[in-house]
Amino acid sequence: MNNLVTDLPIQPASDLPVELVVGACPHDCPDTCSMVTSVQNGLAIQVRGNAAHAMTGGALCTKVSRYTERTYHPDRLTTPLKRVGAKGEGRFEAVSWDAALDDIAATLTAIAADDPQAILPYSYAGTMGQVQGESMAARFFNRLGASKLDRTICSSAGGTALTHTYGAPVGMRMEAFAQSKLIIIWGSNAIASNLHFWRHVQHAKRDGARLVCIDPRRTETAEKCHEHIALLPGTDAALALALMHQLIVNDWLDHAYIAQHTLGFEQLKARALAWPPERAATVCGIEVQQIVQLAHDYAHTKPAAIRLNYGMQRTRGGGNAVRAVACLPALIGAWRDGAGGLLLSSSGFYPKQKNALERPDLRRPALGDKPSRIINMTTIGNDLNRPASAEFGPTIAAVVVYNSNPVAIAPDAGQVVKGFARDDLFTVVLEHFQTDTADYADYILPATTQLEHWDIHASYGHTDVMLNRPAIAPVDGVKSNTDIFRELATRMGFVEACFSDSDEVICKQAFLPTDIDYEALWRDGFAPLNVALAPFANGGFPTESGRCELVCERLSAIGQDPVPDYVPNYELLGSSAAFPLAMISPPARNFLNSTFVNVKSLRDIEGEPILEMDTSDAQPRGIADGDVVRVFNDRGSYHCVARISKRARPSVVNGLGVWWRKLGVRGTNVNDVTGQALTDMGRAPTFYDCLVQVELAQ
Ligand SMILES: Nc1nc2c(c(=O)[nH]1)N[C@H]1C(S)=C(S)[C@@H](COP(=O)(O)OP(=O)(O)OC[C@H]3O[C@@H](n4cnc5c(=O)[nH]c(N)nc54)[C@H](O)[C@@H]3O)O[C@H]1N2
Ligand SMILES: Nc1nc2c(c(=O)[nH]1)N[C@H]1C(S)=C(S)[C@@H](COP(=O)(O)OP(=O)(O)OC[C@H]3O[C@@H](n4cnc5c(=O)[nH]c(N)nc54)[C@H](O)[C@@H]3O)O[C@H]1N2
Ligand SMILES: [Mo]
Repeated sequence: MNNLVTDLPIQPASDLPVELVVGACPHDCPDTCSMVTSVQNGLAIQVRGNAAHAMTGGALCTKVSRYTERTYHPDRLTTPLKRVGAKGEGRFEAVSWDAALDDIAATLTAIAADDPQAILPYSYAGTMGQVQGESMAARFFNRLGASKLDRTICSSAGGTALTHTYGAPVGMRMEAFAQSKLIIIWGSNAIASNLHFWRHVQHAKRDGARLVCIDPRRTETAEKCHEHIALLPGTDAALALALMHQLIVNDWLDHAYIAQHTLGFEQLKARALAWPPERAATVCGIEVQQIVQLAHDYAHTKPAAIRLNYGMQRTRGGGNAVRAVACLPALIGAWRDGAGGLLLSSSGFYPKQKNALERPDLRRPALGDKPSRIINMTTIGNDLNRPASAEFGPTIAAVVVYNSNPVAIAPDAGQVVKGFARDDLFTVVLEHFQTDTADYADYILPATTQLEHWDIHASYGHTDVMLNRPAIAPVDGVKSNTDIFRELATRMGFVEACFSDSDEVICKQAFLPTDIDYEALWRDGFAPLNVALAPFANGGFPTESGRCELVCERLSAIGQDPVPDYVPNYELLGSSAAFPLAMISPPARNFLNSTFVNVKSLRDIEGEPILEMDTSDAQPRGIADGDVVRVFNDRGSYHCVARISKRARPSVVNGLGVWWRKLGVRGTNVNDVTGQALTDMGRAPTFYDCLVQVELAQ
């Protein structure tokens, strides 16, 4: 905290009063912290964690405690820019807002006159705010009749799997983990990506809880657990089925809970009995004893809790894996206790008013009254390069990007770059910084940061609603996403009243008002949802049956296996002589996806793009710690720095993400080698299902 103040471009003046403004951290992270900004003389001088908000507990992560550096960064975009160089070159000239918005509106109008489905919004969770996310923007694209974006890049495999099991993305209360006696951290590097959850884990550990981490990588989190099970990527379902096998053959089951609150136990049992620990140990690349011990501990320690994060669902069988793990707590009746059960996401608890925010009723029907085209954001690489056809519809002629950096974060970057480089593609990017994606824009529009606009937030970790008040006026020259879409709407003749809703009004439209204490929310900046401490102690899952669906008939109805199974990776280790290493690309601790890569103080902590390798993989390749290496497969190659490290298990390399390409080594990043194949459920990316070869760089 101390050096934070000296790092600031803004120096506090001692004699002026300091106002404290409560807001919310906007970033894509389960913690959704309450953030207090100190404002002096109209300038934000510091952000801190709000001590009054229990989940935040007065502390922010290293990244966000430097948020003022982001807002006042010398590279912050503060004027609309029009491209003058070639696409990707990054040369722009400043233009006025009127000139930029007039030209953008005219271009979109002309494309829409042919077919509005040729226009595509591309957005994700640069801000998790309901207002600066999909409110005014969604209204605009609905009214325009643009193609719809399937927002799959992060959580839709796990989210869909959870919905097919519990009925919605719901689970344990995060704070309840403090009382657990066994905590399995499964596919999550909580210390890096869910820091405020880790505080509860430490509390439980001090009270004697046993901690087990299941992760191919020996993460900061794995190091601090009592046991680390370093399985091969994409093999979690095999492990979960073997745990079930042990629960069943030893009769460590809660028969009453199973009978009253689950569906399909007999079918699941038949499946699990085919998975003795020996079989799973071979598939997972771990010791039989680790499985036997974990099953024993899981059955005999109460309360037992599982924290999943999204890391385990980024392989072909990610949906099945999440379903398999999600079945476990019901088998031992772990849900009976608030500190038992499972948490992947709490987002399903929020009474979100999607229709009020996005206004799908305004949607202009597609030509010939067909349903609107849906483009999967994960396959943007292929789709930008696809010619018009009866099946696909028109070539994508315009992309409007906001809250996302697809050129850096989408898989198969070679194809993504090729698509964005198309000369006949009209690209608009709303951004804080000139990202890799912005380099390909025809227009870049400078957007406000969280300190400068209103918003309201759900969380996917805790269960509080968070309000973000603007702490300062927007810095000169920038506009909020909502204002940009309001002004475009006006220029395009969209006259519906909802295009004049203010941001504060939209905050009040976001959630069902009867479920939230708005007075508390406006006063404190946060307000809890009414979620029981042990939400499924007596069943009551939000499925149609009200039960935990071990067998899911909705999956059969769409031709899928209704019982969770192990689905091997597309790129199975050992299946390719040319590419003998499995690569995963989990987040670097000091970045948030590709956000913050350009904040020098944070980039300095990360150093450079790293590939962690075990000695047994490095030595035969003549690779030493610190060498620049080329990581490659059929899709492409990228350069980074090898780190010979115990964090990597043999035959798995960890390429930490997600660097801006232009700040990486030789203008590349890890997504040059990841592929566009989709998961079994949720049409999601398979970033961690990726075989590569590594060699010393030339
Ligand atoms: N500091 C930081 N925090 C973040 C983010 C960030 O980029 N940086 N990203 C945010 C976002 S967008 C999200 S979606 C969330 C969640 O982000 P996640 O993607 O869940 O990230 P992690 O918590 O790092 O958990 C992923 C872990 O899964 C491991 N893993 C990889 N493959 C497998 C597998 O097949 N099985 C198992 N069991 N484990 C596997 C990885 O080694 C890694 O440690 O975190 C958010 N928080
Ligand atoms: N190889 C690999 N690739 C990955 C992952 C991985 O683990 N491995 N993780 C994946 C995951 S989980 C995710 S969620 C995606 C994330 O991908 P994205 O959602 O694209 O996330 P970011 O890279 O953080 O980019 C967000 C951008 O939004 C901008 N932004 C923030 N706030 C605002 C605002 O208010 N207005 C506007 N206009 N812009 C704003 C930021 O400046 C930033 O450039 O990446 C995915 N890519
Ligand atoms: Mo994500």
